[in-house]
Amino acid sequence: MNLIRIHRPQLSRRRFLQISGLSGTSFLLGGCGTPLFEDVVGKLSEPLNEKVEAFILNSQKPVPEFSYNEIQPEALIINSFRHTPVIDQAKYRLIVNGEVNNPLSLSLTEIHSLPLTSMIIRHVCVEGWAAIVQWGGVRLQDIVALAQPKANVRYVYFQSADGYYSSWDIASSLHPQTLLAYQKNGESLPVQNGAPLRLASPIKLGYKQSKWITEITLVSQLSRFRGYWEDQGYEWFAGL
Ligand SMILES: Nc1nc2c(c(=O)[nH]1)N[C@H]1C(S)=C(S)[C@@H](COP(=O)(O)O)O[C@H]1N2
Ligand SMILES: [Mo]
Repeated sequence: MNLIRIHRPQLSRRRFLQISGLSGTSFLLGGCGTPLFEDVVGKLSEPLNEKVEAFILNSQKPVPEFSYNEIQPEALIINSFRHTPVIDQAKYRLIVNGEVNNPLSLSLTEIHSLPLTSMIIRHVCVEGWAAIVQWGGVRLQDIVALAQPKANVRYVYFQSADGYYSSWDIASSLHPQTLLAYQKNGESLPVQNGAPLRLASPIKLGYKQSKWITEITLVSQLSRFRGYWEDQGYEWFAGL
């Protein structure tokens, strides 16, 4: 599995706080288990902490993963509704906004400094194909925690650089295997597969796994737009 453990220098927590503009503020989850989030005293009210932590603790059981030799490198078919967008990685920012106390604008350097999770799961497209893939990236729950969601957050919108969009329920978004991935099969995520950042999760169908994500918006209610395919009649929850 050495292939998958891509080494990179880690930013210190202090440095991360500085570049994220988070100095002097606090993270929502004092104890979500990563060094970055450890020992940060929450300044938010206990009920809010408990509510979002309960989502994480109650979120579905981890889905069993596959082993390295089960990866099917040729099976993942590029499936894009439009041309591949051009993204300047140096200028790229992931915007996190909506019903949050701490809106974020994160560079790729900042995102790559967060704890890396690797998983080997099956990607299932509704069009009748599937592929066992390794994805590496940051847990969406870590990004959501940094943004300090308000207690009424129930859904998450994902906007992509190609005009694609989708929305998820908050529980699925906070599942420990729901990642914002930047690696595929041990290498940097190829542009056609959604670089610099895409969703990857074993709990939802392929059309929920947005590629080229630029903006994540936490909301209390869905609008009449729920997703590119969802708005054309495909199931919204699309659970596996
Ligand atoms: N931005 C964006 N994300 C997208 C799509 C798309 O067209 N645009 N297609 C979806 C569908 S239907 C599938 S099956 C997967 C395919 O991912 P891949 O192209 O990396 O195999 O991406 C999903 N995410
Ligand atoms: Mo798909």
